[in-house]
Amino acid sequence: MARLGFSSGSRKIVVVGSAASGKTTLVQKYVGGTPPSEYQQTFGAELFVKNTNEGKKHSLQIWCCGGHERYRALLDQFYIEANVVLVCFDMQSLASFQEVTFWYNEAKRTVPDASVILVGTKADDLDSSIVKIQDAMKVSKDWGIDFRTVSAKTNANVDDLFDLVITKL
Ligand SMILES: Nc1nc2c(ncn2[C@@H]2O[C@H](COP(=O)(O)OP(=O)(O)OP(=O)(O)O)[C@@H](O)[C@H]2O)c(=O)[nH]1
Ligand SMILES: [Mg+2]
Repeated sequence: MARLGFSSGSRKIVVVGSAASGKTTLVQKYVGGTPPSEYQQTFGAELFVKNTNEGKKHSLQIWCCGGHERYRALLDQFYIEANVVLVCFDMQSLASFQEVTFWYNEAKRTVPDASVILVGTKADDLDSSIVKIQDAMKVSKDWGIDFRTVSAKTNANVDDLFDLVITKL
């Protein structure tokens, strides 16, 4: 049966995390768009669509949510019927890593059955990351979820991350 508001075969992915952690840039890279040269915050949330033939044919509806505090009260509606939630943080920002607990709890509260993946963004050069990869691995292990690092700048692991997403659908 088709899910409410989605055509048969379409799947919903929600991308959350701190402001300026690189969510929109990551999604734009994946869908084949050109990220803006300067930071432009997402107002509320923005929808991206990607058709894929990986495994089964899917139309991925990727909702990229604005991370600024002022949008948080609005975001509940965007989680509805999500299949996968990407909880993102910036590997160059301890503050964004500290916020992942908030975003993970929001995902569990709003869509308890969705798969959650912890995503460390801006992993352009892992050796110089401020957030230690072991610390992120520990958090993901405690929560029993997958963890991946990506760089939209170097394109490292971007497609691999979404290949993992597709395995969860
Ligand atoms: N070095 C580096 N910078 C990145 C990377 N991805 C994004 N950025 C930069 O980080 C800034 C924020 O990127 P956005 O993708 O707009 O961040 P966001 O998480 O969507 O921000 P909000 O919409 O406000 O929540 C921009 O200046 C990007 O160019 C990356 O992989 N490496
Ligand atoms: Mg954004």
